[in-house]
This record gives sequence, structure tokens and C-alpha cells, in this order.
Amino acid sequence: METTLILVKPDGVQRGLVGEVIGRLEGKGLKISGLKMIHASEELANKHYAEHVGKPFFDSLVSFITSSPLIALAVEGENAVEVSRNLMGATNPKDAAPGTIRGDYGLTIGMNIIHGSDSLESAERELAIFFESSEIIAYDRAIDAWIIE
Ligand code: D4T
Repeated sequence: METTLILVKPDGVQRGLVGEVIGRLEGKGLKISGLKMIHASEELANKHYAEHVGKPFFDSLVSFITSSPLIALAVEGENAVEVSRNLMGATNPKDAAPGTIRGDYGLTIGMNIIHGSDSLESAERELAIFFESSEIIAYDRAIDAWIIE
């Protein structure tokens, strides 16, 4: 079973899309195993976006992600990384397919509503940035008997 990091970015929180995003993740069958609101510091943003240091959009990315609170989610399920990336849609909302979160709600790449780890390795690294291990909670859901073969 995989666990991935999902962020509802500041634009998603400001636009009242937190429930919509969580609803889509839960509706798909994924399980929330951690959830918190954070107003990200510059230090946390630099850590999370370390792979983008030096890119032309880095400064605006950090300033955007630290501009207002975000929601961090630990999301668990079979193939959770790939499944949640598919629900999100392409990085640039203009290219994201209708029916995906970015395809339905986004317009520009700088405000693309949601982040999801792009691999299991990234998920492990990013979950450790946003959560203490005690904040990710293992529990059973009765409904999983009707979701997972
Ligand atoms: P995140 O990391 O937000 O889930 O997005 P992706 O995994 O889909 O895309 P990414 O890492 O390539 O980009 C991270 C973040 O930077 C913003 N961005 C990206 C931007 O503002 N301008 C750009 O040209 C690119 C490539 C959007 C997402």
C-alpha cells in the first residue's frame, strides 16, 4: 500500500476547493491518513521545492506557496501516487483534461490548486517534510472491503 503527499495549495484554500479536492480523493477510494493546515514558511517551501532551485519560476513558486495557508494530506491506497496524479491532471491547467482537478478548476500554471508527489521516493521525502510520523495514522475503514478486491 502506498502513501503520498497531497497539498491543496493556497489558491485552492482561498477558492474554497478543499472539500472538492478531498471529496475527489475519497470518492476514488483513497484514504486520508493525515491532514493539517499549515502556513508554510520560506524554509519549508525551499525544502519542499528543492529540485526547482535555480529555475526561473522558483522565486514566484516559493512566494505563492507561502502566501496563505495550505492543506497537507497524507493519502493512502493502492497505487496512491499514480492514481492521485491522474486525478490532478497535467501540471499546466491549460493542458489538463476536463474531469481532472486542474482541468476543471485551474487556468494558469502558477496557480494549479494541488500538489501530489510524483514518485514513491518523492512521497517519502515530502511526507517527512510536512508530517511527524505520529501524525500519519493507520486505521481500518469498513468500506475498504467494497473498494479493494
Ligand atoms: P507540483 O509539484 O505542484 O505537484 O507540480 P508538478 O509535479 O505537476 O509539476 P512540477 O514539479 O514540474 O512544478 C512544480 C510547481 O511549479 C509551478 N510551475 C512549474 C510554474 O509556476 N512554472 C513552470 O514553468 C513550471 C514547470 C507549478 C507547479
